[in-house]
Amino acid sequence: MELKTERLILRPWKESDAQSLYEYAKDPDVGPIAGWPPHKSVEESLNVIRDVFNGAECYAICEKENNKAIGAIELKLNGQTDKEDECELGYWLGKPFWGRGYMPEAAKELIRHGFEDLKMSVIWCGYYDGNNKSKRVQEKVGFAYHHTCQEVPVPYMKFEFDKVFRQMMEEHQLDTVILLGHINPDGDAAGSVMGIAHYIHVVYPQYQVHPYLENTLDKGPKKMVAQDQVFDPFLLPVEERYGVVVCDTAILKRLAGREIYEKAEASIVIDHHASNEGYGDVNCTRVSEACAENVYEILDWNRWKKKLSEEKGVHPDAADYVYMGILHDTGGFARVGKATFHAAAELLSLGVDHDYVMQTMHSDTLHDLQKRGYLFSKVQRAVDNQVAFVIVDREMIEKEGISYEDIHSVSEFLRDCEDVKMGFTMYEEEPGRFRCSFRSDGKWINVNELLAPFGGGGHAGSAGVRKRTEDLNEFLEMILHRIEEMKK
Ligand SMILES: [Mn+2]
Repeated sequence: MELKTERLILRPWKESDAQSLYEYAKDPDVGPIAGWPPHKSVEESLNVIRDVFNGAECYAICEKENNKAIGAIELKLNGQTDKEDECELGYWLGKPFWGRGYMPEAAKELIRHGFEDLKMSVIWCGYYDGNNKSKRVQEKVGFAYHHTCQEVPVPYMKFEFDKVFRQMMEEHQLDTVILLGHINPDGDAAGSVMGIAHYIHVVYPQYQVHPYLENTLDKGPKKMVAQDQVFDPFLLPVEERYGVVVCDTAILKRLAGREIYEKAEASIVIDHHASNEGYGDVNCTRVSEACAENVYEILDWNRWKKKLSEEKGVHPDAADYVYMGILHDTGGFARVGKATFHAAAELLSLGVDHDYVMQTMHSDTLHDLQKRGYLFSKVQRAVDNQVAFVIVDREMIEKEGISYEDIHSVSEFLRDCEDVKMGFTMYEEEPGRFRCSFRSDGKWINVNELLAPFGGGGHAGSAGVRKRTEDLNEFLEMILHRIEEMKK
C-alpha cells in the first residue's frame, strides 16, 4: 500500500532504508520524547525496520522528489483496546524536516485511510506531557483531548540541563543568565530558581547569574533566602543581553518579571504543571510533585559536587534549595512519588541537613495561629457538607488584619479534614478582586479542570484563580454548581 499527499509519499519500509533511518533516528531530540532511545548504529536501524516497522499499517514518510525515508507514521492496529475497529496513531519525523507542516500532512492522509479504507471507528493518539510539537500536530489534524494517564514512565527522555544551558549561552554568545519564577513565589519556585542559580554559579563561574523573585515570597522560604551568601534575588536585575531560565510557572501570565523574559535573547523553561503552555525556546515540562524534583533530575550533581569541593562549604547551597522546593510542594513529603524520595535521599547524601531546611516549613507565630483560628470559625459547608470554604472580604481583612499569608494554608487544612473532600478560600485582595485557592484529592474533583472555564489552573489536587467580580455570590454559585456536575 502506498499513500500520497501533496508533498509526500507514505510507503512500507524497506531494508535499504536503514542508513537513512539511522541518520534521523540517532538524534537524541527525536526518539526519547516519543519513548524510544536514539539509534546507535545502522545495524540497529536495520533491526528496527525488520522487527518494529513491520506492522501492516506502518509507513516510511518520504518526500516525493527522492523517496528517501525521513520519518515514520503508523496506525497501530488493536492499539491497546482489543477492539478491531480501534487503533492508535504514532509518528515521528527527522529533525531537519521539522517546521514544514509535513507531519500534519501525513497524519491527515493516514487518518483518512484509517476511517475510509480500513473502516476504523476510533483512532486515538497520545503524547508525553511537555512534547508540545506532538501535541500541536494532534490538534492540527483534529484530535480532541480525552484523558491524561498519570505516572507513566518516560524512560528515555533524559533532559540534560547542562547541555541545553551551554548551548543557549554559546549560541547567543551570552555571559549573563537570569532566573525567574511565578508571581507570589512559594517554596518550590524559590527552591528551583535559587537552586539552579547556585548550581550555575558553582559549575559555570564564567557566567553572571541573577535569580529574581518577588518580595512576596512565603515567609518560611524567605528565612532561608535571607541567609544566602551569594544572591539577593529581590533586586530587579538590570542587564543588556542575557538568557533566562524560568521555573515552576505554567503560564506566562503568572510569570514574575515578564518584561525580563520578553527581552531575553533565549529561554529555557522548567516546570511540573500539567497546564504548562509550552512557551520558551526550550520547554522541559514533566508532571511531578515539585518543580524542584525535576530540577534535581536534570542537574549533574557529580559535576556540581566536584566543583563545590574546590570552594568552602556555604549554606544554603544548590542542594539545600532544591530540597526546600521538594519539601514545600509535597507538603513535607505528604504527596510523593517514588522519584520524590529518591531525589530527597540523594540530596541528603549531597550534604543537605533536613532539620536546617525543615525550619523553612515553620514560620507561624502564636498570633498567626490565632488569626487562623478566626478563619476556621468562618468556614462554611456546601455540596452535602463535602466541600468546606471560607470567604475573606475587605471588611474582615481590615478589621482582623488578615493577610493572604494567613489564609494561604487554610484550603489545604480543610481538604485534609476527615469529613471534607475539598477545601477552598476566596480572599478579596483588592476591592472586587478575589484570589482563590482550591485543594482536593485530585480525584473526586480535579480542581485544575474545575477552574479552567474561569481562567484558573494548576494541578489536579491544587489550583488557583483570580476573579474580578462585583457579585461574589454569583461566582460562588457557579463554582458550586460546577462541583455538583463534576463530582464523582
Ligand atoms: Mn510548584
